[in-house]
Amino acid sequence: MTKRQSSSDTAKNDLPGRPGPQSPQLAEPTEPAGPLPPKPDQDGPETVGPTGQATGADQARVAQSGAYLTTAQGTRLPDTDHSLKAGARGPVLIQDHHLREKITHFDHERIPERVVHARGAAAHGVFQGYGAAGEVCKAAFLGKDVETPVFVRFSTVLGSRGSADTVRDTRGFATKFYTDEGTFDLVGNNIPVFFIQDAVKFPDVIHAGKPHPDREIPQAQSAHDTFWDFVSLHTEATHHTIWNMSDRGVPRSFRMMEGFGVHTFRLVNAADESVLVKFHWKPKLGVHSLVWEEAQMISGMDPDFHRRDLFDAIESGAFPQWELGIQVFPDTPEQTFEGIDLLDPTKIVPEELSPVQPIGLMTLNANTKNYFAETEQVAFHPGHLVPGIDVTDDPLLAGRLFSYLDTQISRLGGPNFGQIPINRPHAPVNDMLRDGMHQTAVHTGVAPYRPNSLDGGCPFLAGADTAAFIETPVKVPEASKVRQAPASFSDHFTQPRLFWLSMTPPEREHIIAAYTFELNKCHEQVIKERMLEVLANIDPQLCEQVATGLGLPVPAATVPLVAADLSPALSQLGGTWPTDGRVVGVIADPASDLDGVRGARQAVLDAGMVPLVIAPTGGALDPDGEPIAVQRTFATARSVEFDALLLAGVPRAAADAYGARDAKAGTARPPEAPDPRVLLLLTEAYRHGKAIGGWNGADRLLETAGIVTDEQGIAVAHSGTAAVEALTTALGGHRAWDRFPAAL
Ligand code: HDD
Repeated sequence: MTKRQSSSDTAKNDLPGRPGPQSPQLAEPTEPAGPLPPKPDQDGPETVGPTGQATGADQARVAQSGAYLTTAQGTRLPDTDHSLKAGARGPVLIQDHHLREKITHFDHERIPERVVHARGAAAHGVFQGYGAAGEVCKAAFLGKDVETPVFVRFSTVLGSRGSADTVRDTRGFATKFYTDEGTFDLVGNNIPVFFIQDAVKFPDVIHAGKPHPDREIPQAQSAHDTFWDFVSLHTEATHHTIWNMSDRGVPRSFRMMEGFGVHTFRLVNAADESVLVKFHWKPKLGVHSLVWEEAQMISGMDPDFHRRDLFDAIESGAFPQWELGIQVFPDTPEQTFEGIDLLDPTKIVPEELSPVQPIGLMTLNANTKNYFAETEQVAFHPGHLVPGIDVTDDPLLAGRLFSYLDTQISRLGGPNFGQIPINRPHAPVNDMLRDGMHQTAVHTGVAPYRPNSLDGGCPFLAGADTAAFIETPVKVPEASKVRQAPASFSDHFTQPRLFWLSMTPPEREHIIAAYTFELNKCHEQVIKERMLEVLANIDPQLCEQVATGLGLPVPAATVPLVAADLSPALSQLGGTWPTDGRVVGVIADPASDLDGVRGARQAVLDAGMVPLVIAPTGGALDPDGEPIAVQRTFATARSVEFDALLLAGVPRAAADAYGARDAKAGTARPPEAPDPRVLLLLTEAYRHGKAIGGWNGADRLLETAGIVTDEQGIAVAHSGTAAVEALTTALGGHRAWDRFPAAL
């Protein structure tokens, strides 16, 4: 009989002074707890079709919800911390099947990241139709008060999965509607136009934007030679590029972005009449952006800024909402509207020419439970359509209809990705797709083919009266096969100019600064010169200012500059919006008016915002009284975390914070000297146009920081609550735009 290793053998083999492998560490619970109740997201929708076959993952494999740890085969395990060895210090034995299973599985935990849009964050929600689209679209989920579950993934385009959130880039805005008639995916962006007009050029624009192939830098940004080389040569990218250089390229939050379907789609009503439409998502919180310096600082301070913002807002009940809207155009053979080619994805139709009509409301109300299972494995595809929504002949869309299905096969490991829980339709699935990698369904029946008699002829084909998706019988014009674009696609400058002219002065300053920043990061002189020639064709003032920043001569325009009508809807400025979920830093010290701090905190909460107390040290203010929890210290807080700051008087550093340094320097810091880190918070927030409020002598500190108290967005009041009120009003306009150009 083999002698089993005793604990005394183990102890004998331990090195002196070190805890042995079996020695108790932190106390863990000793009794197994009962199984957890199944989690809602693991209780996925049923996809059992009329013939009874089930698809989808095994529901029993739920995380941490059983009493005992087991192998993948369900055998209970006594130990998962030690390899099987010949003696405690001896060699590891290859017969250790648990070690091999655990490590092998770990070795394969990662899947290829998305070739574009790798970095993303997502949430669940619900879409409620207004019924307003009934005249133009028969899709059932748009019906009045019909509620449809949705899953939305926001993303950057260029960066890898671990890159920073606040880089200058387009943002993806992809929505999966799990409708009763099948899944509809609206795979859009926060910018309404695209860099290219034909999908065949997608690899080119992405290769140019991604890091240089030799050293794989820079990560997640367009400020490098290959991107500007491509867009300066390829002028159809001019429109998308100016949007990226505008404030749209650095959103304040996913919750504060518009979304666009970009392409023109075709809607069909119950009478089979069709219209052409463009989809828009309008955020209830307004469209707001970071300023560039702030965005860069956040990339270091909190690379997960947007992901955290979305998760925290939903967790706290500040559910973000967007209205879905459509611009509707007649479905004419020309497929143009007011001279604008609706098949050209580099063109918008200004909202002043065709207003956006709201057709439903989306509310994101639940966070993901497992990032990998949901956000990483979700697979969108513009070809996931439902009856009533069809595609057009936009050549960019045509290529996408191929690409999205194709990419999932390498990313998700085979053609059965539709069975992954997050991708499972909520409508019954009854396909004849069989077998393949990662097949999890146990299909029954003997006749997965049509026609058949052996399975009773099932499944049957649907018709128009039984909610079949029927392609619109659009007439294709008689034509020859050519590799060409229509002549209307060659106007590359009218709309970038329209965009530029529709911006307010601070927005224009930001655009000038962005081009200047990015082009100054390029090494090749010829690229900068060529890009200035492109800018000259947008606007002489834009070109001149960027040329000055680059230290280069100003070229002349080579196309006539069209004086387009303005589109004020393109500007982000000038309105007043809700401030839900905005973050207000309340700066205080133990000597501050602490009742005032309590009142201010409560007023911030009552306004639906988030108060974070910033104090000299962690812990609590007034620990022996009515404690006020401290969320940030003078050492950990940076202005970029806050939308606004509130000063409870003149907070000072902890008494000895600078003692050692001052002693070394031979200086004596007067006790009333303001803490330089608080001054930094204030000057940065001021430079970034943020609202700053205060009471109880706060004006003295503001003056020390060089901030004039009667300026726009500075709210000094007689009490904390009054200061919060004034601050909230200022925040409704997002920033104090009078202060720009202060930080570009
Ligand atoms: Fe794309 C992902 C949006 C053009 C090929 N795209 C992807 C995502 C969004 C968009 C939001 C991320 C989806 C997610 O969160 O999983 N793409 C767009 C928009 C475009 C566009 C708005 C133009 C109007 N895309 C485009 C073209 C091609 C692709 C022209 C190829 C010919 N896109 C892809 C892809 C991706 C993708 C390679 C990568 C991961 C994925 O699909 O699932 O297939």
